[in-house]
Amino acid sequence: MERTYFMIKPEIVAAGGQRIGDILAIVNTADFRVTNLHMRQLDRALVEEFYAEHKDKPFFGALCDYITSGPVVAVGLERDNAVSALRELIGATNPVEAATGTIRDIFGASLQNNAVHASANSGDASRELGLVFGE
Ligand code: 3AN
Repeated sequence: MERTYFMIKPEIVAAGGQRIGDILAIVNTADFRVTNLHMRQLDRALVEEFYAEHKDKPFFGALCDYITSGPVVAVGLERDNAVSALRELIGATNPVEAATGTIRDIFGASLQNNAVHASANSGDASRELGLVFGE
């Protein structure tokens, strides 16, 4: 069994409850077990650490502003090959490149506002679950 971190980003949460339910229903089709879940606004220091790999990129400030702009839905998930299975389900970072039917294809608005986050590898998953849930 492997764990991963999933996050529904602020623009989806701000749009109301229906899209949260629709996105979790897609995740549910892939047989994940939910190990943790909450909705909250993340503070700036946590988000800067969360996205530390991007700290020298030109979009880092805008990314941190966006992720702290409102509550997110933070989810811990578990199954065999959880990291790769979830990455497949969400699609490419840029919604215009995301495969048809993936979460970012359906719900992503732009490269920045791409609806959801999923850990890129198992090391990131442990780090992100630790940061957000204290696991
Ligand atoms: P992923 O979320 O698919 O692992 P990363 O880690 O490269 O992608 O990017 C983290 C987040 O930073 C993305 N989900 C997106 O919101 C934002 N982002 C990535 N690249 C850009 C970019 N070129 N311009 C603006 N925002 C970006």
